[in-house]
Amino acid sequence: MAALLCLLLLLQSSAAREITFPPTAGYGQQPIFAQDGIDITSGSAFAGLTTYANLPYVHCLAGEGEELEKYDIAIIGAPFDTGVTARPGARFGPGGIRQGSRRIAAESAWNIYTGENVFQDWAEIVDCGDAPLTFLDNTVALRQLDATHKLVSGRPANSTEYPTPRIITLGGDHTTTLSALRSTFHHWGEVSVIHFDSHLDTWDPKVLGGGISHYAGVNHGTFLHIAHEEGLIRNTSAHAGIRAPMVRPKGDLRNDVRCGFEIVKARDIDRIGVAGIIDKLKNRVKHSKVYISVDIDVLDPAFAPATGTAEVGGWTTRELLSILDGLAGLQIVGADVVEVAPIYDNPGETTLLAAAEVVHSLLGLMVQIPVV
Ligand SMILES: *[C@@H]1O[C@H](CO)[C@@H](O)[C@H](O)[C@H]1NC(C)=O
Ligand SMILES: *[C@@H]1O[C@H](CO)[C@@H](O)[C@H](O)[C@H]1NC(C)=O
Ligand SMILES: [Mn+2]
Repeated sequence: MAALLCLLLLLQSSAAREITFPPTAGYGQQPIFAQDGIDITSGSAFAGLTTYANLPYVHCLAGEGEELEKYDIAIIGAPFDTGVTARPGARFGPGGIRQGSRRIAAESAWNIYTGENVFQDWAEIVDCGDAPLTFLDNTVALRQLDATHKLVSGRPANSTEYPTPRIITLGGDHTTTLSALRSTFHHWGEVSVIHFDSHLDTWDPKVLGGGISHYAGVNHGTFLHIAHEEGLIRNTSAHAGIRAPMVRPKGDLRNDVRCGFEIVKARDIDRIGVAGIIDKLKNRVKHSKVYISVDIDVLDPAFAPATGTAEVGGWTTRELLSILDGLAGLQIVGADVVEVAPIYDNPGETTLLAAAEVVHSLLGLMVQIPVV
């Protein structure tokens, strides 16, 4: 019996050595054998540089004529947090989310609920690192982010069937979503937005920002108003998880409808459940292409303390992941996870783990339905 067990263990360990190791950032896909025959890349999930889910790093901003690996879905960090109205720190969100994703690796990411592995499907998924943004001038930084999106989404995709690469942005404060929406508009026209957040973020720049300057008016609470004014989004958009106080009781709601949104409030989940929330969101956006923006403050601070404008009474991580996975079937042209400010996290990295898994769910939606 013991001998059999030993044999099994032996077989298992030799099988483990044949795994083609994940495209970790530091090492290539090929195992590297030392002189004594040991595969030095084996079990090296945390080796090399930290990319999202140990994906290969591609220098997506490479200039004309430079050799570039092709991709279908690109992860880009947007280290920008000077558009916030409360605690700063989300400029380190991209690094934080990558840190929270260290455990995720292509060869062992089979979803227990769906049986799928997004990293071993048709899509070439890469991490492009962070967009180079100045931290001294918001206007310039956002133009740099616009340009980054344009360049990264403008390259030919790896797939010949679905020629436009899609982007998942790691924020960054929520202002960064504006650049992403400008980019999806360029390729796909007006999109419906599913906006997971505790706050409305459709505030008129004259209301939030005090109207003191144009510069002040472009911030993480007004970007959806601006996106509406620029004609980037459809009037079939929806908020999910709203619970933060309003600035003007009637004015905020009127303005929100004018910007094209319907509100699903945080406590609606107690009445209609996860399935009810999914139905509402799907019915709202079903006839259009969809952009999903996840402000991590949609979660309760118990599950995501590391954010700038935390609001109590939010959803659990499990509820959010179930709702996201329930959106399967929609045509997702872009997505983001924003407002992750690692400095406020705890040693268990609760927020970072949650944000990393939200990105994983978003990848699942994108891989499931390719978009032409
Ligand atoms: C990328 O394109 C190449 C060439 O068409 C193809 O062999 C490869 O399978 C593609 N990558 C993925 C992940 O499908
Ligand atoms: C929504 O937009 C469509 C066209 O884009 C328009 O026909 C419709 O009247 C709008 N609905 C509302 C409620 O504004
Ligand atoms: Mn927000």
